Order: sequence, then C-alpha cells, then structure tokens
Amino acid sequence: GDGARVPVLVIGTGYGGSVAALRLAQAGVDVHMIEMGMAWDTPGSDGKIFAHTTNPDYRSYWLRTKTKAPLSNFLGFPIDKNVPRYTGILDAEEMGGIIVYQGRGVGGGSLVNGGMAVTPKRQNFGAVLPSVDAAEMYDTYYPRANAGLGVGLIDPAWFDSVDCYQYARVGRKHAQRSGFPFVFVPDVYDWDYMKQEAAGTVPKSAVGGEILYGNNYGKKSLQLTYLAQAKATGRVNISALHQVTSVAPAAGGGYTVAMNQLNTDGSVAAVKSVTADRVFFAAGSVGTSKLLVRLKATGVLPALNDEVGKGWGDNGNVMCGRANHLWDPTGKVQASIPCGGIDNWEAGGAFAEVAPLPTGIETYASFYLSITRNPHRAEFSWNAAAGKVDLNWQTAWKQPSIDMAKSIFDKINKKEGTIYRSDLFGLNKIWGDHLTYHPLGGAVLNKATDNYGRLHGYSGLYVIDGALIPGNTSVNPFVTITALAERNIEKIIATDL
Ligand code: FAE
Repeated sequence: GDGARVPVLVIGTGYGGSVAALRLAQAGVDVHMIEMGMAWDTPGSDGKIFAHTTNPDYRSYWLRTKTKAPLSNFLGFPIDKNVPRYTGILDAEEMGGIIVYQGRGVGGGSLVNGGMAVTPKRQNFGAVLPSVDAAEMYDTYYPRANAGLGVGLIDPAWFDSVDCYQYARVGRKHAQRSGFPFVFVPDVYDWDYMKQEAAGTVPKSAVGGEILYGNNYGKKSLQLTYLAQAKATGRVNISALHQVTSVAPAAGGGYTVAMNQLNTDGSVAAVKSVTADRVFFAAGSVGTSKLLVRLKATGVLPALNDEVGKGWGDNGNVMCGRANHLWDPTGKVQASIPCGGIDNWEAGGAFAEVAPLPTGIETYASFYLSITRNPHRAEFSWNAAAGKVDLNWQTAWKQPSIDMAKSIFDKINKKEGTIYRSDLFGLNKIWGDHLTYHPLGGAVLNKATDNYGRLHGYSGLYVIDGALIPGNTSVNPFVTITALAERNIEKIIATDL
C-alpha cells in the first residue's frame, strides 16, 4: 500500500525481474513487484484474454489510437487500423530513428514474443558478455535458465509431416540448397499442445496464428513459469498498472520509490510512494535506461556514473521477405511460433529466423527476421527542453545489418531464381530496417554497474535486465537475460543480504 516499507522492490515483471523475485523469495525475502502494464488474467467480452494477430483491438497496443504493425503493408496496402487508446499489451515505442517493440504487462516481453529460446554458441559468448566467466554460464546458469523457462525442441519427425510448418520446410530447403546450415531453434511453446492443436483436439493458438498480441494457449510465458513459482512462495506481491517515476535516497536509509497508478486510458488514477531497502531495475533495456538517465540528469541520483545510458544496441534486427515461385507454396496455415533458423554468423554475421506470415492465405512468401553483428551502439540522453529521454540511434545505422542479411538472401535468391518482396514494409521497400524486437544495453554490466549488476554510486540499487547486455547476443536474447539474472542474483543473495 501507499507509504509502506518493503525489503525489496522490483521495477518490472519481465525476465530479469521475475528471476530476481523468485530467487529472493526462495531465500526468505519479501518482494514487491511494480508493473506499468496490465495483469492479463481476465478475459474480455469475447472470452479471450488476448486479441488475435489479424484482428487487433483495444488490447493490442500500449496507448495508441492506431495500430503500428511491424509489417505495415501487404500487397501494397497499408494494414494499420484505428483502435481505442488503452493500456494494451504491445508497445511500439518510437525512439527517434528506431521503433522499439516491447511487451507491457505482468510477464513483460514473454507475453508478446515468439518464445524462441536460444543459447548463444559458446565460441561467441566472449563478445556477448566479455566480463562474465563463460564456464560458469554454460555449466550452471544457462542450464538453470533453460529449466526455469521450460525450454523444449520441436519433434523433427512431426516437423517433417505437418502442414503448419511447410513454410519452415521451404525455408530449410532453400537454405540448404545454397549451402547454409539450417538449425532447429528451441522454444518455450508447449510442443505437445501444438501437436494437439494441429490434430484439432484443443483450442488453437500457435496453429491458429496467435502471436504479437498474446497467445491464449500453449506458450509458457513467465506468468506460467518463474512468476507462478514466485507467487507460490507467498512472499511476492505484484502491483499491475503502476508505473515507477522516481527512485530517490530516503532520509532514514533505503530508497523512496514514487509511482503513478494508471487507468486503462493511460491517465493517472493515483500517485503513491513506497520505501524500499533495495531496488532492482528490471524495466527492460529502454525502461531501465530511461529511468536511470533521467534520475542522474535531474539530480535525483547524481552519483550514477557516466556509463549510464551508453552501450545500447538493437541486436542487429532486420526483416525481409522473399517471393517464391508458384511451385513453392509456403502454406495457408502457418504456426506462429518459429522453429528454425539459418546460421551464417561466422561467415556473414547473420542468424536468420525463418519466420511465419500467418495471414490465413497462400502468399508464396518466405519471411525472415535476421539477427546480425551490427557494430553501432547508441546512447540515451536527457532532453531537458522536452522533458524526456532521447536515443541517438539513426536508421542509416541498419546498413551493416542489411549487408549481413544479404550474405544469406542474395545467395539464396540467385540459386532459386527468386527476388525480394518489396510490398511488406511500404511501397517498394525491401528491408524492415525501422524497428527492433531486441533492445539491449544502456546500463552495461561492469561499466554502469559492477560485474554483478550493482549500480555504481548507490548501495542497494541494482540492474537485472536486458540493460546489462552491451547491445548484441548473436541470437534471440531472453535466455541470456535470464541466465545472467540467475548468475547475478545468486551472488547478490550470498553477499549483500
Ligand atoms: P522486459 O521483458 O521488457 O520487461 C520489462 C517490464 O518492465 C515490462 O513488463 C514493462 O512494462 C515494465 N516497465 C517498464 N518501465 C516501467 C516503469 N517505469 N514502471 C513499472 N514497470 C515498468 O525486460 N526474445 C527471444 O529471446 N526470443 C524471441 O522469440 C523473442 N521474440 C520477440 C518478439 C517480439 C514481438 C518482441 C517485442 C520481443 C521479442 N523478444 C524475443 C525479446 C524479448 O522479449 C526481450 O528481450 C525480453 O523480454 C527482455 O527482458 P527484460 O527482462 O529485459
């Protein structure tokens, strides 16, 4: 409640926050989690908690009056439509030269993402987190994270037989014919449930094309894994629709955390504050960075060091589609959960997910989200005149990502005699270079914090989310965010509490 004192307050309920809450609670510490988004535990009037991908409604976007779909066009036609302004699940946050997609609600990004749960190749780990002992990560914390998240792999025999992965088999065939390795990618989706969906014995989610605005069934989001376990301890309390606005040193020790309770139209219902002995920033790369940069610049936390706000990257995300021949249909029904990728990281700096285009019609299109070794890093800064935090990323900085993705798709197009689609991101626009799903950095480990996420300048303040990772993980990021949080919280519990 308002004015209370708590031992630990966690800002945000994504991967980092959920790991912190569970492990602290298991160590006997009471934890209060604050989440700006909704709880997502109550069905709407249609009986569903989440809206469908092809029919976004008030639930789909964070405080927007028009949808902002990652693929803005189809066959040349814009697909975005008006929706009521509401505290919906997907934030398309416009940060100058880039739109950063993020999940909003209890479970953070796990609510909206594809569940692809990829551990980087060990040989690449040194570039991902240079100050972290790789042996510890691969022996202890990656396995712990994979177990906690419920990661599993598709049954390859089923993959070969089922209609809803025809698009991925076409993606595999084209990759292999051009000499690229196709790899299966683990996921937190319940593969047994998906088999039943395909067999028509349970309500459909992935096979029905649900993704981006939530999965009503099948996906093991954090609500069903770490957060369920955390709540079961009886020591974790979650306040949804509460947005933290300030963290300031308190007179008697600890920190005063100020927050706005939100109405579903985004207006402020109440202003509250809580005092906490320790505060964990787990608001995601952008959320944590924005808070820290503002609090430092406005003199609330002036002793934070100059690394705060630096080292931000987009994980090299870039999207594209290819137009297949009429004899290579990709299927009317496409499971929304990707299960494979094309690995050209060593030679070309790109790892491409073979992604679905769940439109419900045959499109003869292959669609890809590439993760690339983009070298650019951006910085957050306080814009006093506008009263907001800016990010200096420039759209042109995606060019290295495009070049790296071309190392795969130019070759495939040449081999197959095919071309790029140019109707998915605008008129005559091949590359989806305006967005990222994978924001990383802004409070980098061993720079803004010590080597375990303790913020320099203030004891009792920690960062424990994607903000710690310096801009790139070589694969999809949430397993690495989870594993790093497992490593850091173990150390913090052992030495600080
Ligand atoms: P995150 O999960 O973003 O959680 C932060 C939480 O803090 C959110 O719930 C916020 O609402 C909340 N918050 C922010 N500011 C405040 C505040 N001031 N007060 C209170 N609460 C606040 O952070 N990654 C993969 O590995 N595999 C995938 O297949 C994949 N697919 C993706 C698909 C989409 C469409 C998107 C958007 C992302 C995808 N990602 C994927 C990325 C992944 O979800 C992301 O890296 C993690 O969710 C980041 O985890 P954090 O704990 O850093």
